[in-house]
Amino acid sequence: MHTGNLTLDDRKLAILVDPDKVDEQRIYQLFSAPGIEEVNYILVGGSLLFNNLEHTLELIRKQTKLPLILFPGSAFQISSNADAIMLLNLISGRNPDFLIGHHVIAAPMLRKCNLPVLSTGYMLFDCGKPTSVQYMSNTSPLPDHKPDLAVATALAGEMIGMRQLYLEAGSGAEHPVPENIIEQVTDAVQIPVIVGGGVRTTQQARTIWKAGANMLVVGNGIEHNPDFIADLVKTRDELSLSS
Ligand code: 1GP
Repeated sequence: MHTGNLTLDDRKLAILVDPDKVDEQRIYQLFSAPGIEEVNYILVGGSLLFNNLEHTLELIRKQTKLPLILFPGSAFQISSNADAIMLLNLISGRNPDFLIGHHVIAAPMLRKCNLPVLSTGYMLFDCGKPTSVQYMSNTSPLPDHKPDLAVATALAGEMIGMRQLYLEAGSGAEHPVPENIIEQVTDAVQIPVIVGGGVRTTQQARTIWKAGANMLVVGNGIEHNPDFIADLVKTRDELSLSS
């Protein structure tokens, strides 16, 4: 089973399932959609947790053999029924809770679960409107027109020891992280870069992968339109063939 370890040569696609936005019927629809089995990873998590995480994981497991990676909004979103967890360090912010506090709470549970941990430098950008992450983390996002700040933050994350970076526009963002930021960050670092937030078209996906992203994450875009999955898979595969 793949545990989400990316390499610099990867061009992967992940879909994000927020347990609070899906019910059993929606999960069934999503995992019956054309192209779903060609997605690389399923990320599971969200800012809050009104619904039961374990139940959502069980429902997804019934539908697919794809690797399930936890994408936790807090230390409450841990389960040994996943295949790995992204341990997110919100390096764009200055809130110690999201740099070490939640991690201290989570660490003993993670050790007990024996869940593979993917330490991830999480960089939130201001892409048009305030997002849940910004509100919940009480941090300022990076401006989306200052690539030098993004590059410095990414380099610092790499030097601190993050194994991958996640450039995040925020779920439902008005627009994705800009191309020039992705290009400059991926040029500057030697660790894989994940990009997500605000992707609603294949053109946006193509731009993000071409700019150097090693994995694209799409949530809202497929929740509203499961047929978008097949379009994204086709776009990823066309780019891989042409390079
Ligand atoms: C959010 O990057 C993910 O953390 C996905 O965002 O829901 O806007 O696709 P969207």
